[in-house]
Amino acid sequence: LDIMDEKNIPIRTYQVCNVLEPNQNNWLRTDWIPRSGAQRVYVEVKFTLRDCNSLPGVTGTCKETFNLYYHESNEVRESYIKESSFIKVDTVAADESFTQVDVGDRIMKLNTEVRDVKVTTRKGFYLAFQDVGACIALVSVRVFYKTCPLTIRNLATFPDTVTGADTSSLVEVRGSCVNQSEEREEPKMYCGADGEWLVPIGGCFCSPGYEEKGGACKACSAGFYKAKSSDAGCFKCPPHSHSVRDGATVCDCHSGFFRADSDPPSMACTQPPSAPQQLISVVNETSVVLEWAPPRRLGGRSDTSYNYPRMGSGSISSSQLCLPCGSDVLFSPGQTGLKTTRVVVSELRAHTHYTFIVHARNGVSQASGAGAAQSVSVSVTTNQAAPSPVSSILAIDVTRHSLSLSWQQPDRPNGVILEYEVKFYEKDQKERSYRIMRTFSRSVDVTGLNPLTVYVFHVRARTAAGYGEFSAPFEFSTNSDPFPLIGEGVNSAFLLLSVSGVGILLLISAAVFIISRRRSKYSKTKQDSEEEKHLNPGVKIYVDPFTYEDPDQAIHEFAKEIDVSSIHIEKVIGMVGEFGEVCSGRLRVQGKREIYVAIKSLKAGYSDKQRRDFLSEASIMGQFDHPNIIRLEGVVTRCKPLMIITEYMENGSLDAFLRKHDGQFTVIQLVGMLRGIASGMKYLSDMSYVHRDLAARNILVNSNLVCKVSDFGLSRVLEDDPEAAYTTRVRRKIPIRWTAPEAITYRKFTTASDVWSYGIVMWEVVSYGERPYWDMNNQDVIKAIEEGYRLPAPMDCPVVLHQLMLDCWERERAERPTFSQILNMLDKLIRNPGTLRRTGGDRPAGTMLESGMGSEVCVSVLPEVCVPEWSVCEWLQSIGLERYRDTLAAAGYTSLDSLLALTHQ
Ligand code: ACK
Repeated sequence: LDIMDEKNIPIRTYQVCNVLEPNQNNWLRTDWIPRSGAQRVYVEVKFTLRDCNSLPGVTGTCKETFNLYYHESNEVRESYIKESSFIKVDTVAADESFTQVDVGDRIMKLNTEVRDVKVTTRKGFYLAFQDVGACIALVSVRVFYKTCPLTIRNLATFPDTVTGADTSSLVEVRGSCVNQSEEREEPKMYCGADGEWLVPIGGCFCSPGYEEKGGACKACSAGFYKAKSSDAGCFKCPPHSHSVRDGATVCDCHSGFFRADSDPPSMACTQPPSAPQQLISVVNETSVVLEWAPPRRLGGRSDTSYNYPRMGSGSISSSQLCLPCGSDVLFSPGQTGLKTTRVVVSELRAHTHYTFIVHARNGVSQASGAGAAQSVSVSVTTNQAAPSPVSSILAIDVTRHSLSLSWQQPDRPNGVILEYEVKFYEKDQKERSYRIMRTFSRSVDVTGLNPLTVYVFHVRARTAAGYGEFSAPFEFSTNSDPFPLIGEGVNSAFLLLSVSGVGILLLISAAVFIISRRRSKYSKTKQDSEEEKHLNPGVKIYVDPFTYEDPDQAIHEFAKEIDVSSIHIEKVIGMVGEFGEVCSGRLRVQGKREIYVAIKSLKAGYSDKQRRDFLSEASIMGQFDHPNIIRLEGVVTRCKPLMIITEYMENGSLDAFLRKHDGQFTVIQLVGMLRGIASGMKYLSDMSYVHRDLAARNILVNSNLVCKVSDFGLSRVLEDDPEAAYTTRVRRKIPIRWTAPEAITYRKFTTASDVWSYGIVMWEVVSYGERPYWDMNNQDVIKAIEEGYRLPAPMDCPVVLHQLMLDCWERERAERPTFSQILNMLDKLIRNPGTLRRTGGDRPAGTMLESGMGSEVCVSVLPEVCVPEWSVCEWLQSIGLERYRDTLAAAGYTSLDSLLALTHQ
């Protein structure tokens, strides 16, 4: 029927209106509808329905609903489908029905109803409408299914997707990355039944060289780059790099600039370093210290490191090609990849020429292929060196009284071994007495040993360069087997000889025992020491407290025990290493006036050894009695803390005192101080005491400017074996700047080495506490001294004083003055102050003469008192430089007038 819709447009409809007849069953069926992949289809039905009430006489037969059916089928044209084949979707009622009035007014009330049904089993389906007696017009039927539309989310494309079969079902969809992007995490979304995308997961990032713009990936433009797939944008090229084409993943370095493999693309392009600068080498025997400054250009990097590929070694005498150094050469802290600018190369061969190349590298050195331009080299020749210690000793043929020792040549002989020295002693005796044997071979028979006794052996080798260090101790015991001769039957004459030999030996032993008892008694009891004094009137010898088995015996022999109640501590004035504090205070001993004292105390928790060391200082000091040696008042040993009480020195230590009063004393005052120190040292040397640590810091000054020698902690009577003195006090190192070369190199500490130190103290005093050799390092000091350098005269230093210093620093210790001579000299100077008036500063320009050894010596400061008739020789003598007489004479300087014309050249 043609009717009008709401907008009065004629439309074609299906109608039925059999409301007057009962039992209606009218069907209308659609054509086959293809499913097209849909799983749930929606049927939208538009219809009009007549209100039964508005129709008269239809009660009971008129209906206001119709039924909707479907039937799934693969057949496109099914000619006949049984009613029972259809499945009911729903009974559809009108929301609105119309009446006669409406019809009259030509008003159509159109109903729209939508029903959905799951269609999953066949390719398509049929729909059917059943009328059971309504007055109805079917205006339209629309069949559709829903999809989630194609979309891009997180740079992944999701296709148009048909929704699921059930109203609650979600279809999981995997997205695919858009062009020029890479999966960050599998992109996924769910398509809901309503055609809505839900729950996006994962996504993609733009590939290197691309950045996201409007949901797509666009190439980076020139001058920009992107190295990684990420959600970041493109970056500007870092310094010294560029990109010319779009889509750069990394920027290319400008020419001459490089990037290391490990450098990130975000890093600027860099350059290799220039060569290290100022490479200097200091040779110390068979070691070389190499030091240099970092390269001037680091190439914009901070990873500069140094390699020390040494060129190699060659014998000095031959011009043979350099060989690479052996693997036994040690580099400290290492040989390659080092960050430091200092390396110590040791275990080199003695007296050998080496070339060292220091190579500066950084991360781009390899990339740039740079080589020689980054290296600097130095050639050195190692010194002669003593042989290394023998590393093992074997004992064979051990009997009751003898054994044979053999050993291997030292690993590093450093020359031709001229002889070996074997030192041995009974283990119990320590090194109080020992024997020395020398041999050219690598074995020796040691005889005359005691049976069943443990002996300690050390062996050292000697070359032209001197003795090497002794080996570590090796202990062997003689055995207890009976003397084989007796067992084998000896003739009676031999037996007699043997017996009488034993008798003589016994006699000698007894004599030695008595003598040694007498000597040791000197050091053991006061009475006996008095006796000793009587035996040797006028000579008092210092006794090493370490020779006492019981240290308390030594301390009470030489120091007075003070009752702690008579000490009144006032304040702490200093700290002394592990020994603890130094305090000032007062001491009142009965029957004497109260005096100011310094109190050195040993803090609690000390070991036996520390106690012994601490009290040894008092045992040493207690033996001295001299106005220029710090006076011991006594000790407190019976209660803790242990204390050493000495006289109080108001101005503290000399070095600090001079620094505080820089330039404030007259030369005579300074010489007066030096005289006091020399006098104290003469007293000590007369007592055969070697101080070993004479320095201004160990001189104390009282309120009258009287200087007194102190600090007897390190001081020990010289022992033949320097090792012993050193190993007992390892914690104290040798004070290099103050110590004579022979004491440094082979621990030869003597009064003459104290004289050397005294020369340094003179220099310290005249320079008002300046540090000897300033900030040179110890190795350089040793090397400089070895090469003949000596400290120059301090400012305003009288020439005579500097000459005295130079005399104290004579390489040959026998040529140094004695303390007695020094004292005489200073006394003379004090008596004739005019001689002190001439200083190095007075010299006219160009009057320095280089000595053969490179030290500076003043030669042209003519004494004011010099009379014209003086000869060059006399004048040289007067200033202690007569050794230059021949040199000057050979050069034609025979008169003082000619000397005045001497130029620097
Ligand atoms: O330079 P000073 O004041 O003098 O600092 C040190 C500190 O103790 C550690 O040794 C001072 N000192 C040591 N012995 C005495 C003493 N007998 N009289 C005065 N000060 C002393 C030294």
